Amino acid sequence: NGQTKHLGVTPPIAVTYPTPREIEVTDSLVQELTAQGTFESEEESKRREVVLGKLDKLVKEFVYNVSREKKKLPEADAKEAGGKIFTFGSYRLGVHGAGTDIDTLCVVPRHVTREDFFDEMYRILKNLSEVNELTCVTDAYVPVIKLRFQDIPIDLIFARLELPKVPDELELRENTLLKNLDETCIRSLNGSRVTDEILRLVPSIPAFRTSLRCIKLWAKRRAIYSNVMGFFGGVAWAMLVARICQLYPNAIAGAIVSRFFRIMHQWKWPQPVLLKPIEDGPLQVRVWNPKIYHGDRFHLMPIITPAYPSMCATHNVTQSTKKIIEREFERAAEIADHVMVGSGKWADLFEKHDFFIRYRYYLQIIVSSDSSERQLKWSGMVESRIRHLISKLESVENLELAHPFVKGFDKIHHCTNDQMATDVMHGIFDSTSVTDKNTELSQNNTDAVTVRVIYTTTFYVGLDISRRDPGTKAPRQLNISWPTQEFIKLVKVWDKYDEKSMGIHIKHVKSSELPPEVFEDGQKRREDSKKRKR
Ligand code: 3AT
Ligand code: MN
Ligand code: MN
Repeated sequence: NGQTKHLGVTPPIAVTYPTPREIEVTDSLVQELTAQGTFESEEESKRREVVLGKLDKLVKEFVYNVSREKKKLPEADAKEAGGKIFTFGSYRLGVHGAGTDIDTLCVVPRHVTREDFFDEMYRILKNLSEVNELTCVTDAYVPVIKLRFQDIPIDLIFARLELPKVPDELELRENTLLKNLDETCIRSLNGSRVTDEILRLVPSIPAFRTSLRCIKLWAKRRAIYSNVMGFFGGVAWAMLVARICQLYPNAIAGAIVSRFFRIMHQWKWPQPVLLKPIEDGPLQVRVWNPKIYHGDRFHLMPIITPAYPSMCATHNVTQSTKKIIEREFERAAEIADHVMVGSGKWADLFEKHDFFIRYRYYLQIIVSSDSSERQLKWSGMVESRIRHLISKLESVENLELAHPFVKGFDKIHHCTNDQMATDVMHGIFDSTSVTDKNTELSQNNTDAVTVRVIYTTTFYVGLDISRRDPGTKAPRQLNISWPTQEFIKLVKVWDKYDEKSMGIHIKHVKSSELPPEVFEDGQKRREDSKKRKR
């Protein structure tokens, strides 16, 4: 049609090549990312490749064994049945750090079932001396086998295709491959299909990788990297960076990062971020479309996945998290401008968040139980609902902002009597009876005076309360009993909730009452407001 080819839903903004200054700031960005330790060692990188090679062989062995022994296929057919692994997540994108996992999808022909995977594949892995910490998570949204292979953490998920064999050349791009698959398999294929599509839609993969490494580090340091809590997760950040790469196809990382913050700061939400036009496909599943689905109109910052069936990767965003993300875009845009003109440095971008000094009042959500396994499930369940508490708090009068912190703090308490256990479950404890989760093993758990061990996870919500008038310091009255009680009701309807072994309590604390563990790496407490200059 006479137009130059481009990737994306609009033509590029500029197709110019890097200036000497942009080359300079890109070099200093790579230096800073290296200094911040975002790259793994050469040795680890080689080990990952070796491990992936072995895993691929094991998957073929698994398919062969099932074909031969369970399905009694003839030798030739069993050999032909194949089986193949695909990677997705940060490793596939080429932006993983040292010690992070490899997300791996195991694709098999139709005669191999998910039960076979958790049975025979598990058995094969169990027999290997290089494999440690092998666990099956069968009841998850995406069921997974977790393991460490030569000390590399692996998430292994499974999909069975409607094909008699899975040859090495097989790709997962075709939408028709999804026909007749169960929902769990479609979900399991989705991660890989989305990452592959992102990589296809990006004009320069090296520029994309360096830029995304920078954005991920920044988002983690600023505590806005979390899909569950209503911020953006890894896939959403990758899509945003990919979109900016499309708009500047010949630019390098330094230029892309600074444009990224400018453009995202000025983005007209809820206009969606798309990497390509949304496709229709062969399934009876819904594809993101606010014109048809009323619910999709409530997405405040929609970022849409490019592989069919397209979905909104950011449906958890609330009014509060949107404001926080926008505030961070603004801060970062200013810093990046300074870097470009030489009056600032990249390290400023990666400065730690100020969540625990920013607010005068916080909510503590204390989740407790009597065993570490129960605690993992129960606190995970509460965590996945915190965004509902945030939405409810948003309607409270005089509350400007309810800011959820991205992670909870785990503690183990050795209680010497029942009163102490009750106190702990209500967030009343001093540090003498407390163990950090990661030092659990070094503690003497058989201490004779310990009668009950209680596990707690504390989540935080920062509260920004409007002032009476600009002159007064006194905050207005806040009535949060309705949202907090509703929230407690909501989490207790969980089918695995057990009143005897699990607790949840919400407490309102002043900044001066925050416990020491939230100030981990030497960050200071909020000063008394009278001493503060501004
Ligand atoms: P890391 O470098 O591993 O920290 P990542 O982007 O690889 O970052 P994960 O390994 O946690 O992140 O996840 C990889 C992909 O797996 C991202 C997403 O497509 C999928 N995924 C992760 N968690 C969930 C979940 N709870 N439900 C559904 N899909 C998930
Ligand atoms: Mn990963
Ligand atoms: Mn993972």
